[in-house]
Amino acid sequence: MFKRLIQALNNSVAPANTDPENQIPPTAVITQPLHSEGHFVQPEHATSSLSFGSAQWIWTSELSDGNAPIGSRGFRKTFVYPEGKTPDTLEISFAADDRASLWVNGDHIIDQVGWTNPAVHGVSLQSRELCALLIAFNATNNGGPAGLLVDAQVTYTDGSTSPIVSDGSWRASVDGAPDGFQYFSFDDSTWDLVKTQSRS
Ligand SMILES: [Ca+2]
Repeated sequence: MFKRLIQALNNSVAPANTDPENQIPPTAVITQPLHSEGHFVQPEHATSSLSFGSAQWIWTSELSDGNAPIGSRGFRKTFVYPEGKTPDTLEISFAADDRASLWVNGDHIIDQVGWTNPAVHGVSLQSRELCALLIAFNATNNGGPAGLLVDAQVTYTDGSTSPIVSDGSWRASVDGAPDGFQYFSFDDSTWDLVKTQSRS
């Protein structure tokens, strides 16, 4: 199992920079260690409402004593919008041990290495008439411990929101990241549910 510290973070963050020429990406308010081995990393930038507070570190069933094979794995989460709700935007932030690429509804959003100061990425959900949201990661472990931690929030046109976090409902491939896995057309029904990792 991974050894993790449970540390509360004093929300002592700098105020948002309001100069548009000096805008920096907002950073999540971290409420748990952003390192799958338990180290604590404090964000340095302006913050959003994402906290990772209820997110769980996830990886494939290959985890053994907290370690996983070297290599890339596909992760998918399909979220069906509540009936009558029209999605407007997605905010998403993640930490990866050791790196991960993110796609939303098949669109590549960002490649990120590590777990330090994760930025919050804003994605418009207005352009397509979809009844569901697909979040997909190609996450790579360089050795030793492995993990993916995700916090996201959908905002609807009426101002209401839905949280989405990494948890046991996500699916992962244990055979690399297959071609096209990041698209709706891919069938992940044969993938196993992920293994969640305790924080202590
Ligand atoms: Ca690792």
